[in-house]
Amino acid sequence: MTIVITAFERSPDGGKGLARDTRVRWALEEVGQPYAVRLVSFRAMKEPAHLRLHPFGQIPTYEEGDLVLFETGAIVLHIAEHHAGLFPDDADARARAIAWMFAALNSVEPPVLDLSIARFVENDKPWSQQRLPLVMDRIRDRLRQLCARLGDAEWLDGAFSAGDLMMVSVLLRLRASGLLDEFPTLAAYVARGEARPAYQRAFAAQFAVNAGKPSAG
Ligand code: GTB
Repeated sequence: MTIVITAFERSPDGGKGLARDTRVRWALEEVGQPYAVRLVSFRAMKEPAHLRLHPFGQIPTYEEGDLVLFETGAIVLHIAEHHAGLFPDDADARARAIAWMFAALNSVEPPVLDLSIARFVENDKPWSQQRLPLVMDRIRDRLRQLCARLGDAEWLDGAFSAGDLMMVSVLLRLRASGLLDEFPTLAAYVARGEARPAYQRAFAAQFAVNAGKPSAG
């Protein structure tokens, strides 16, 4: 059964791989599942046909036969549960990998998203320059904690898992801010994720769609 995902017709990042379809592409590449991509415009995302797949009118979505999923975390979890390569066999280790997925999405990504909002949405507000250092410090707190836990390990809990896929994907969003460089251990962790052949294939696929296209804004 062909897996079909949706992605931006023109990603606002111009091919940097930061939109969330890259996470799904990466997961599918890790487990060796072929997939097709339906590209959607910002306008099409808000139309009934797409809203039937995604109640919030966003990408990515995932279709496999009668199954339709939205939310990147749920999609990657589904892929990891149904194909070998992203979860360990041991039940406890698997539960910990899922905990790291949630940690990436619920404990690390919110302050990271806050930074994007502060820099790109609230930057014309009179208080934005005062707020920015607070937002940056909240991210630093999380990175310090994550760094302490990772220590000199290669991955968060034993072998590479969906937890690492999600954590690396979240941390990648920080690269342009320079914050990642303040934590060489995490910068090296992210580089290890990016060096994986599956990530390289996922990145190249989204780049082929977006490179050279003017940003959709
Ligand atoms: N919680 C959902 C999930 O995890 O799947 C969030 C999905 C989401 O935010 N989708 C975004 C979207 O469809 C694209 S990924 N936005 C259009 C809309 O809401 O109308 C977020 C994203 C967008 C752009 C960049 N970038 O340019 O760097 C990075 C991330």
